[in-house]
Amino acid sequence: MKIMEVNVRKLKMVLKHPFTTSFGTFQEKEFLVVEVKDEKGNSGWGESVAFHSPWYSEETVETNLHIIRDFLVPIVLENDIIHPEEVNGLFAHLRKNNMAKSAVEGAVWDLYAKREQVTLARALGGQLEKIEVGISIGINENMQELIETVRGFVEEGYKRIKVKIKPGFDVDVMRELRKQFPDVPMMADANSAYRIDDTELLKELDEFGLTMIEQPLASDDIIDHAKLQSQLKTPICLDESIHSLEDTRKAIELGSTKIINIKIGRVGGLTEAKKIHDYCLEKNIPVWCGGMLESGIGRAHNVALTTLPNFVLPGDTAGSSRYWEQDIILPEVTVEDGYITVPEGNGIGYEVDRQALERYTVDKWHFSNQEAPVQ
Ligand code: OSB
Ligand code: MG
Repeated sequence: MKIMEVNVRKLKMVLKHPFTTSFGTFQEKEFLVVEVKDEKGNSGWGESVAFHSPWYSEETVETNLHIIRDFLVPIVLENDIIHPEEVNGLFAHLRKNNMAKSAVEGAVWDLYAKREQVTLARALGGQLEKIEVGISIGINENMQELIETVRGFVEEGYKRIKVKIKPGFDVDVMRELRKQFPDVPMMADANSAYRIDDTELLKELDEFGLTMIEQPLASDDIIDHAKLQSQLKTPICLDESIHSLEDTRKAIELGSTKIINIKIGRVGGLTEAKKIHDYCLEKNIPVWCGGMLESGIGRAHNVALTTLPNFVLPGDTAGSSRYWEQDIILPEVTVEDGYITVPEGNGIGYEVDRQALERYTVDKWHFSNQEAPVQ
């Protein structure tokens, strides 16, 4: 397939409710959307999950724009890509910058699936027709409000509740929530807020029967996580530490993790995400799909990936209305009884709402085959 045109947009959308993690509070989301077009006028869509600030990872909206514009766009315009699995290889000489790579690779996957007239889920090899969803709840120091928030989501049918924790907002919070919701599958996500010296404190979480604790220690660590796991009953799930299949293999071999949170952007795209999935299936390590407060485009990619068979734990991909007054896809992603029904349309299966897209766009860049700068 020959990619004739690439459009990159910067969007700004306001979150319905602020979302607080151990590293900061999100009120709005600035992010990039990538559209690739073929000679027939088909469009494929991808989303960069990099945030405005380098809190979660080193990547930001601006670093992604630089990498996409100056390195990745010329590559996809100059190469005839037969299958999206080739894109990974075409980008391999460029180090890291996984979220930038993933935004472009994801758009090529969507375009490919549309040309083949299959769903993205099917193009990836996924089978599930509906996927189980959980919800991630930000830090709220008002315990009564937090309990009511959790209650609301439990009543809506979400299959598992994830709560953000940080030093000073951890053991007592989980104890209270467990008391209020004795039977709800529950987990905690620390976003790297602890150190190995906190082992005794983290061991106190063992009494609450959490399905896992996500990324308790440093974002670049797999050594101390292995030490911690040997002391904990609760399974550790790595998020920030996993950027590739190689990271996954090493973390599993070391015993640093018993569950993997796969985020498409963090691992550099759908091809690598699928490789990690396949490897974990072989090693009997359950996986689930994490979230990055995505718009409908990134959300649709998450839904498609989650149809693979080893996504046996509920993901963080909640419905559009949890985040946005109006999403940029039609229909929006909806959750019923804790399930998202996988759409049947070709590619990502949702239409991009161009009016909404335009409304949220703060800047845009156009590249076409003729104008592709020489690398
Ligand atoms: O660690 O999974 C995370 C949001 C922003 C950055 C990191 C994380 C999160 C979430 C929310 O937990 C996931 C979502 O609802 O999209
Ligand atoms: Mg996380």
